[in-house]
Amino acid sequence: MKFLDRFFERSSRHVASTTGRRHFIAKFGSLLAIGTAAPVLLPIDRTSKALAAESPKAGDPGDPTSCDYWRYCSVDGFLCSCCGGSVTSCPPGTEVSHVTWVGTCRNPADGIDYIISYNDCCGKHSCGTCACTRNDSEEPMYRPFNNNDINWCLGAESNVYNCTVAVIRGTAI
Ligand code: ABN
Repeated sequence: MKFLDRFFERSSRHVASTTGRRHFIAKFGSLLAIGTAAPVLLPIDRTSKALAAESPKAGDPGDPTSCDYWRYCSVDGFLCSCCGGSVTSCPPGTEVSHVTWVGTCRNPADGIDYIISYNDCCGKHSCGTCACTRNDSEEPMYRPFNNNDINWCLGAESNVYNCTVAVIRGTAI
């Protein structure tokens, strides 16, 4: 009988200590502590930061409202610098697409190849001025991953395309 008493007492204590309110609070507390200490590894979209950090440098050669400007070597769209924005910023009332076409263009001032992303600005009807189609190293539409004739606003809140910016993302090597 004593054996049974001890057995049931132990199992009841075990159940109480592993399923009770205190146990839940203890577990929740440790998860919370781990969660705040661990580095955040979620994917983060840094497009806005890149856009804010990048502005045309003094001595950046050429005219950003001209299709001949060096950063536009692989662009296909209306230049935001003619549409109320700039080479790196969308016109007021539009939002930048986070999915983009990326090209590599050589800056004639320093001879360095830069990675340029051509983000579309979305949310207002097509700008219609300064159409620019250069398409260095572009391939036909049947190779969609190497073709830039794509409305990147399809991945944004509004699918309506307005114009395209050209943002330096880094050097090619
Ligand atoms: N990426 C510029 C663009 C927008 C709409 C259609 C074709 C190309």
